[in-house]
Amino acid sequence: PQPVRLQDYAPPPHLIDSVELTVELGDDWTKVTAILSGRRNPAAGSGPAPIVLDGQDQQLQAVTLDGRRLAESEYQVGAEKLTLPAVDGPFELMIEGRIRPQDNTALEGLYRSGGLYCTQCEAEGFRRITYYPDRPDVMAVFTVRIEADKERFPVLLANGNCVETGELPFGRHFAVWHDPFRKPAYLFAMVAGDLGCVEDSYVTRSGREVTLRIYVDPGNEGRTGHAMESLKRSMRWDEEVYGFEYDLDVFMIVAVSAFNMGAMENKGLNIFNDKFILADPDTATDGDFQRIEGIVAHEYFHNWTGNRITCRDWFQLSLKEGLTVFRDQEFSADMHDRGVKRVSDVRLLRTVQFPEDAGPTAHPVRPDTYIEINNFYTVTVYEKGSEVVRMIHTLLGPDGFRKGMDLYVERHDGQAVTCDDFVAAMEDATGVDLSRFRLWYSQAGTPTVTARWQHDPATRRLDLTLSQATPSTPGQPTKQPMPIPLRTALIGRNGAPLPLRLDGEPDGGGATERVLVLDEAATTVSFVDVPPGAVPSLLRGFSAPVKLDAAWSEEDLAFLAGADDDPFGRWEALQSLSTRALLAMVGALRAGKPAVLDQRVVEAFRASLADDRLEPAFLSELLALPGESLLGQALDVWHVDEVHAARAEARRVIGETLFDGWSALYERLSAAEPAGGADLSTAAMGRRALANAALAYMVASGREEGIRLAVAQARPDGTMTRVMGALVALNDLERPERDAALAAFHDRWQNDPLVLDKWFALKAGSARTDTLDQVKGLLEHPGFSIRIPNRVRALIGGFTAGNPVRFHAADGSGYDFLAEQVLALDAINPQVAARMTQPLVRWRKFDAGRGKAMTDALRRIIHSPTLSKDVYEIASKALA
Ligand code: DPP
Ligand code: ZN
Repeated sequence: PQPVRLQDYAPPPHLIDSVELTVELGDDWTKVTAILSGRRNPAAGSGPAPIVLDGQDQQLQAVTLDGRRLAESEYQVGAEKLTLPAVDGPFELMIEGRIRPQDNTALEGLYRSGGLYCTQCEAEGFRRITYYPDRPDVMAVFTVRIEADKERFPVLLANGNCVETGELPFGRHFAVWHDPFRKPAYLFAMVAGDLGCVEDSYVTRSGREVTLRIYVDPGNEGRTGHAMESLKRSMRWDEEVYGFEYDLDVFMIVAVSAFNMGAMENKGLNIFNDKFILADPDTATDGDFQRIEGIVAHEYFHNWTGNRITCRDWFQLSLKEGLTVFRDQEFSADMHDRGVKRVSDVRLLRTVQFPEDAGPTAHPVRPDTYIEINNFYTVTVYEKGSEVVRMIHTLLGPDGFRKGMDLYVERHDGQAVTCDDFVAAMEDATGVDLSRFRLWYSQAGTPTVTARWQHDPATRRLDLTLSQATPSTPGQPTKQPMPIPLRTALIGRNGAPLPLRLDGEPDGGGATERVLVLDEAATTVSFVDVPPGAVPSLLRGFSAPVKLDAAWSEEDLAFLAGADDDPFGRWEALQSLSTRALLAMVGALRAGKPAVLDQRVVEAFRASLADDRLEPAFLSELLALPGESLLGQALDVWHVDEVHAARAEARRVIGETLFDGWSALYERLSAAEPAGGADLSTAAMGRRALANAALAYMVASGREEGIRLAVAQARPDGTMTRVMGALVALNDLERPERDAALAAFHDRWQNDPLVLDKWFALKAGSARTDTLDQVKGLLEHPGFSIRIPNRVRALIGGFTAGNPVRFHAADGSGYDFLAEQVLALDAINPQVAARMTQPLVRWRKFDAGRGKAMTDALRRIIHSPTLSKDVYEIASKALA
């Protein structure tokens, strides 16, 4: 397969002004007729140019150009292109074709799953519906007529407003939808099925009433309330923070069970993976509730950042995704606890994006080449992209950033633009020069910032020396220094942040925090009037997506863990202290010695437990040890068994030593909320998170009392947050109580697919040695289907991505299993198959034996004669 390159970008030779689409849904064939009104693009030269359209899995039946039906000799049908005669002026083109959505298991374009037809057109799915210039810089006004059997498909939806409905012969009916906003084909959507609908409304700040509708499988209407409330909160927030109002009379969300992504922001008709819509306290955890709120917001926010202003080409994906993730993160921070939100976002970035940025599939936030664009919906484009936008926010300040957003919209509303256009608007609105900052879009790899300092008690100066280095990544052997904003404070011995004054400043203005911008390879900053014993608090709020190597002693970290006024800094200090201790334990195990947890970690945990000024949600984050994959990354070679054993031992010691503290906390929190689950306030969710953390430590201690409490809490009549908390705590135990609790959960929920996914993931995620056998057996479970991505992600992904110690079994059995599953899946759904290949790509991080077994598995995959380009791209890069 040939790569596509950013440098080859050329504007489209023809533009399309309007599309009239007729889709006749039928059991054998679906007939699609597209009438395109187009013209030559003045920006792409003049004179006649052939019309070239994209298409895939089409059965073309007729082409009519300006009223004349073309003979077959007048056009060429290639594997993925239709080439028509050269055209100079305006034209009207009619394409008639047939497709089979019922055979479309890739879930791209129009597909049928069960009794529902729906679409997923981003990135390049529209070409599976009809021949079309399927690229985001072609924006047209769409009118869509859908025809279907009325009894089986009573609900017919598409983007925009419904302008006509009516009956047809043979029990069929139709609906016509018109979307007045020009849009690229990737934002097209349609749905046909038998769906229940929940309706609400929202009055915009200028007084327009918008109808809100959520469509679900009949019977699930009662589980949409949270999504609806989240939508209304998102609409309000976007008005208040950015002045963005909704622009159509109706906003619809459809929840579907077979969906490759989380959700899709189609104009006026969002389509969601049902997992991110349906929730009630009996079936969804607090984490699910929060994810639903965040994703509903994300897709809604795309209406301005993505739909009204879209991407010129797919290399600019982060223009809309990084920005929209930043917006949804800020929304959630405003709705709940900012510190907790930041910690969980950073954890995700470090756990998934940092490894990507350090491995064979590393790419810049704005990639410059791809084979299959679906492989670039990555944590780098999304999460690192959001961090890049966040740095601009930090550099410009909230007001400057808002000015930049206003200018961005003023200049580009209705256009398809680039990341550079976004940065230029930020610059022009504020006068801040971001020319070097643009490197963040083009350079891959995570920079390491090194911080060393020295305090001179005589002069009361603290010299802070900062330097940066970014490792090479595929295709980018050398890197330039980038501007790195570092929010910095100095914490005095009494625990209070000190007023800061830089050398040469007459007066620091009393501020206790500075944004230092490290924009060279190295620099030294001097603070004056610094009393002895002050400890720097660096990279506060995680102000840049970098690795920080700072010269903190264990004592400094223990101090910051109790005293830093920045919540992220406080959490980070305890994480760093714990990481050092855990890595020392791994080292001991490697040397054949017993692993002993540094007592300072236990004491820091004890002090945090006793600090009743902390919000429960934050405390639960503070008391979570770094995960196995973070520890693995911190090592040159990820010794999976020793990492797992060290972490389990640390949890046991913390559970045992502080047992009385955990127990008192658990009792207090449970007494505060005996029924536990219906109160969805931030505070109540925080209390439940902390109670579950306490319970897990009690179980980890090995004491019977912990297990007894967890077994009681796991009873399946409880609310899902509590039940899942207990099951997670019990899940690794080789005890009959664990099996009984999981069996009871299964019996209670086996007919509820989304809850059954939780059970699949628990089974697949257990550290017990029989887990792989269990997973293989569950492939035959009646509730499992390889055609439904959520099932695949829960069971197969739950093992390969969620269970490092068993997936990386030294005998290679996990790798063989994954290779088999990837090949089976690739024939059905290449996009999901490519995702599932990911756990194999970082084989260099493991010892020689595992590395060889992983590359053997990759070779087995790549030698498949029918491999998709999706999986080919991942596997070939991994092996390069
Ligand atoms: N639906 C995906 C998202 O919102 C892709 N646009 O991020
Ligand atoms: Zn998005």
